[in-house]
Amino acid sequence: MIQLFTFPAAFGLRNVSPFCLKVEMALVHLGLEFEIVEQSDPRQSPKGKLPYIVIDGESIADSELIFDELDRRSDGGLYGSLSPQEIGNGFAWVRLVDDHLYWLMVASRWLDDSWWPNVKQGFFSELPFPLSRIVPAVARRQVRQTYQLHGLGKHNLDEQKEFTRKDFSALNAAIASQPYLLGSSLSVFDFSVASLLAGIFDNQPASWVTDIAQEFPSLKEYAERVQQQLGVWARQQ
Ligand SMILES: N[C@@H](CCC(=O)N[C@@H](CS)C(=O)NCC(=O)O)C(=O)O
Repeated sequence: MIQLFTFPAAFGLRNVSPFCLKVEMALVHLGLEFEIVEQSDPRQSPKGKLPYIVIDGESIADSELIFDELDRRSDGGLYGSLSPQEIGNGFAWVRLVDDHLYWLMVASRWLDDSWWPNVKQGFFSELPFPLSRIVPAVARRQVRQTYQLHGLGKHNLDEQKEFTRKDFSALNAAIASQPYLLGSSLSVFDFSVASLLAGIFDNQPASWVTDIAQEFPSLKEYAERVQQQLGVWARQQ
């Protein structure tokens, strides 16, 4: 039995991490049996981040490396039917959501003073005093530093909002005339895009990234379509 290590539910989401959710989608898509194991502290993961899976006694961390392994074990169940051009296009979208839009979403949760109390409640409420005071502050400082080093944190909020709007506009154009990212069929790349969009649309309460996402109702429909097709939802049902 495969074990998938994810964060506990938070913000109205049963799977709060887009990276964990996309792996869950892939496991369901491939019809593999698995169990979800909740882990609140990502430092216990082999690479200090979630998700990771344990499969046949082997730990594999990072959603992309997990997909590679699942694809190998399923004789191309994730990438096998795609052309090199489709794979190239798909990875360009994955990089946009994982390495750019994801960080804007993180900032809208962690670095917005009005949203920060939800992060404290959602991720750190189980900690005893004085850890309940220290750990959230340290974690928030690390997120702020990482956001600065990424480069997005050097821009003012209006500029960050414009970057966010451009990412959504690009995704919106990609799915304007077709149901899925690569055309008429669901592909592994939809798991990455839809899992981030689902968390953005359904996190409670709305963040400033959610507010911008609402300008693109087709993206909401797309995220619903992918989740419906798989029967895997970000939000608590
Ligand atoms: N490249 C990794 C990214 C995973 C990732 O960033 N996970 C976040 C949660 S969404 C995490 O564990 N963050 C905790 C930390 O960085 O301390 C993947 O694709 O799995």
